[in-house]
Amino acid sequence: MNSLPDRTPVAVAIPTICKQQCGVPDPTEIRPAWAQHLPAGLAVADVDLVGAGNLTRRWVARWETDPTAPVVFDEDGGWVTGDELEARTRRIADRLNAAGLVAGDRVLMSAQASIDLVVAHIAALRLGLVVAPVNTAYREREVAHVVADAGPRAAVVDDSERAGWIVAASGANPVLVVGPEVDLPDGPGAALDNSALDDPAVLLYTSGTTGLPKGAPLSHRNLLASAQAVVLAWRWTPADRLVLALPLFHLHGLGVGLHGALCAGASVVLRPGFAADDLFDVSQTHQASLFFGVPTMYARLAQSARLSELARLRLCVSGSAPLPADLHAAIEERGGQRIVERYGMTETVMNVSNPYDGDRVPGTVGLALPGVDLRLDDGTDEILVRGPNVFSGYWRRPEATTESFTDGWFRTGDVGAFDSNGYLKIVGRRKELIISGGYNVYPREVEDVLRTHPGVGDVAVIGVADPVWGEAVIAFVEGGDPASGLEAALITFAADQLAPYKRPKRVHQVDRLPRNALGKVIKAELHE
Ligand code: MLC
Ligand code: AMP
Repeated sequence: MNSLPDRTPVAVAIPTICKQQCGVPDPTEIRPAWAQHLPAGLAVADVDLVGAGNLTRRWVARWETDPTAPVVFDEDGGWVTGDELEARTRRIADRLNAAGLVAGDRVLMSAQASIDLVVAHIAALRLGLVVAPVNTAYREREVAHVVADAGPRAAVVDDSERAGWIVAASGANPVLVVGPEVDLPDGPGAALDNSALDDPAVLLYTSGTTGLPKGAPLSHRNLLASAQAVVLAWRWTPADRLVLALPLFHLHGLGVGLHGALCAGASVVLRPGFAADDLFDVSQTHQASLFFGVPTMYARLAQSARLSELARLRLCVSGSAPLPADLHAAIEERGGQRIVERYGMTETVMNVSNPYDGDRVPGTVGLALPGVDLRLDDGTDEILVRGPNVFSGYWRRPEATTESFTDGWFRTGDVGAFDSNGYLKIVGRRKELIISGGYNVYPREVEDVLRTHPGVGDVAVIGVADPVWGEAVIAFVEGGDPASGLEAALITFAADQLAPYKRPKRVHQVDRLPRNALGKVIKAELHE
């Protein structure tokens, strides 16, 4: 590991190295574990992750520093500079304001990554609106739930069928639906960039045991602190250029990729999706330096004859799902990249990362990021997190919020262990969750849908190890005649109601599901 720079001890309220990470705690130690992420010469006391005041002030300040620097690229719009982005986001914010939207109103956004979408996102945040991103693969049932729960005043959508679903779901509270270009009448100058640090900025939907996704509001503080933490830890500079092939409706692409680049004053090449050849091509054309991906993307890169071209990048980061150690090794051997693996979560943004300068250890997610306090729960070893990155509770779900916190620590539902160097490993999950290609699938939600099919007596959904997806969604169905073609019928049935990544890759018909004395299905036996 890299040696720590000397620095004067500071008596500020920062998280100390915790017992679980380092064995015996040193009572005189006041340097936080995350100090190991800081560049040489930067003192802990000098780290102020949220000093900008809110997200958009940070971004606008970056554009003002270098107004003609390119910031965002897409194939249709070419490069957009900082001063252009300032003017375009101001104009769209004025339009939204003139349409009657006020700070705190939710705006649903569901569109493929593009400059227009980025402009709409920033404009909404500048006006103090709360962006609720929605996966473009969602079906009507999934979209309707978010509309009913978030109560958006407006929606930015790039698909007429999805627009129709939003209108239908909004009922008596009509939603103003516009395309990503937000083609509304211009308005007078609105007050911008005034959000307080604890005002909500983004409302992301995530699930749990209930089967129905819950809204996780992330404040300017949460998002700014986390973006600034990764900017520091991964040594981003304005010279960096990120190839962003992740969708902008989840935290990885939005909160880490886009927000991180804007905070760093770096630039972003937006891609509509991921393909290995496309990454190699645009990395070369645009002289990119950064790539962030989920393990499935790295598995696809490892299959490519062009893998050695990855070496031209300064840094590759993996997250959202476990990166197998053999894939880490393959990318290093043939791609010349020792991937930095990190660990985050919708409710907590980014928590932990392997260090940029120190050892990047395969099979671990590394050390707490700047500002983050981390420990394992006594007894269960559940990973608990605290810090400016952690949200303060679910949207209109006080009970779920209470259950998720213990004495101010957020319970991640992931089970961890520290290695002898204090690096965190994720060794299991307490929550019922399948991660397929970096997308979360909640078995309960899939079961609830499949159970409504008339041919199904009961159903249990599990995730099984899969070389491409990490985990694949598999359903076991009780009832029905094996010769009845139920498997095909169920997959068609699911296609109507569930986004493609949630649909079972296989359906097994069984006479009886294994159950305990209380009648509860024993899923562990299905794995055998
Ligand atoms: C696509 N398919 C999937 C799938 N993605 N099936 C299971 N799991 C997935 N993740 C389906 C398609 O619908 C299609 O189905 C078939 O698989 C082949 O599709 P494809 O064209 O090969 O897939 P592609 O569109 O290229 O998508 C693969 C992918 C994508 C890896 C690029 O899944 C992706 O962008 N994943 C990243 C998700 C992400 O951003 N996660 C971050 C969450 S935030 P059919 O039936 O049509 O053949 C988070 C916090 C944190 O977790 O820490 O970051
Ligand atoms: P989400 O709720 O979509 O934000 O997904 C968060 C979950 O993804 C975490 O609780 C972890 O279970 C998982 N996750 C994220 N990053 C990693 C990683 N590097 N290794 C293992 N699991 C991860």
